[in-house]
Amino acid sequence: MQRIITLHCTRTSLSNRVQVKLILKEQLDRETQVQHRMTLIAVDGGPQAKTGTTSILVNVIDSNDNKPVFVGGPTFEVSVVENTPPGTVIIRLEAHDADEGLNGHVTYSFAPSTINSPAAKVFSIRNDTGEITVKVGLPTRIRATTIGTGVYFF
Ligand SMILES: [Ca+2]
Ligand SMILES: [Ca+2]
Repeated sequence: MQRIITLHCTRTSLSNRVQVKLILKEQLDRETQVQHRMTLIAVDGGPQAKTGTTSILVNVIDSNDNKPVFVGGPTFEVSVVENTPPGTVIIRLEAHDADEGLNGHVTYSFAPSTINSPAAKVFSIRNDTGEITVKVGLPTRIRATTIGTGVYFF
């Protein structure tokens, strides 16, 4: 097991008690390991030393440190025949995010530059599935690419 967490013991001068601290040696990554289990042993100093044990379980709570990554991206090219009927799905994009819960929940939309372009009048995107469909008849062949979580048309 990697030594991400180390044990640090200090003896207090007044009470002569030993304080135990667990110290992180490096950043934790929930996507690498969700839990860290440790067993701590205390040993007395008498003859025929006796020991006591306790278990420590460290749960690593997720932070939003990963971004969505498109499967097969970052660039896609789709050729569509002109006069393709409205409602036809031309591509289904899929992106994964390694984080947990809302931090890893992915929705899809056109980037601002695409919303203001002629392509947004021709295509629509489902924000839950990433499907891009034809809204109106197609004038020409159009190329699509994805950058980050946005879809851009040229
Ligand atoms: Ca994320
Ligand atoms: Ca995370």
